[in-house]
Amino acid sequence: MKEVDYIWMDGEFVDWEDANIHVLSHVIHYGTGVFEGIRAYENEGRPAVFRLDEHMERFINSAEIINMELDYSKEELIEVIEDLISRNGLTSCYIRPVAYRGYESMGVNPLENPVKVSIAVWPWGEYLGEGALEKGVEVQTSSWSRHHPNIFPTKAKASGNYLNSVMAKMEAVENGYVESIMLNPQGYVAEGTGENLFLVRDDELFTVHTAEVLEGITRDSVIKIAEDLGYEVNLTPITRDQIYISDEAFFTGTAAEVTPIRKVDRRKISDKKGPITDEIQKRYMKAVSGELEEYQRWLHPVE
Ligand code: PPE
Repeated sequence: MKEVDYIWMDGEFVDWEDANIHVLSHVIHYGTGVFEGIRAYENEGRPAVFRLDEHMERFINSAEIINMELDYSKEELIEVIEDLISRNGLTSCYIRPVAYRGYESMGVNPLENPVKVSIAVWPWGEYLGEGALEKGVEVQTSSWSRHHPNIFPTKAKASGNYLNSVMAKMEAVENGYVESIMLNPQGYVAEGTGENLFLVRDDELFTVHTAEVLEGITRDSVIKIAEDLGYEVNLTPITRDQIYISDEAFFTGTAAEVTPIRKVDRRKISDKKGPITDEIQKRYMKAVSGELEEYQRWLHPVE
């Protein structure tokens, strides 16, 4: 990964290489942390963070779900992010806030362990591989099911939850695919390991309800963009074979942006980026870059 100068840790800006924690921190053993993934894009030479307020709201909600009270308000953390981007001299970057249970006592009970907060920023290119945004990716349906909402809190972007994503991602990569699509415990489509999923069929869009998947902020942005373009967006359960017969399919996520899916389980969806995927992807990239007046409200400029 691309290193920058500073990382913010519990109130201080520390050098990248000194941003360490104790090996007996609770989060390392039990996954008791929450995180966010945010992107800042260059807007006329200066950085602007995309939907920062919504991401930080979700961060605080994630912490609340796993019973962690942060020592910092949303506003304070937003100021830190602005400061961190400036200090590191970045115009576009990925932003990773993380809150976790630190070092104090051992054992499953986290309540005695301090809640720590850190924020890192770094330049991050195409998440699903170079060229993925143009040529699309080949994916598989995972043999691992996505979370049952009474086993893991699906609305918390919690570190521990991601072991499920890690298993599905490794399976895909080891099988020669870029990503996995996971089904829920009932066998319906849920999401990618780090993305939400959309299908296009007969010029309409389809995506699942948020009940058991992460409430993706890119998903929400894409729904608005698609509706503004005049497309109908259907929120509905989706089966695996509905993906096979869709005209187009794509992933959405902060890291993945709008990534076309070319093949699923070796079945061809489209030769390359589909036309509607292309239209939505272009408008999304324009929105994040501040080129469209109507989506300026989603941008948080960094002075
Ligand atoms: N589902 C999952 C499981 C998920 O992790 C993400 C984001 C999304 C959907 C899309 O959410 P949003 O970014 O709000 O549109 N995944 C983040 C982490 C990726 C990683 O490898 O780490 C991200 O995209 O930043």
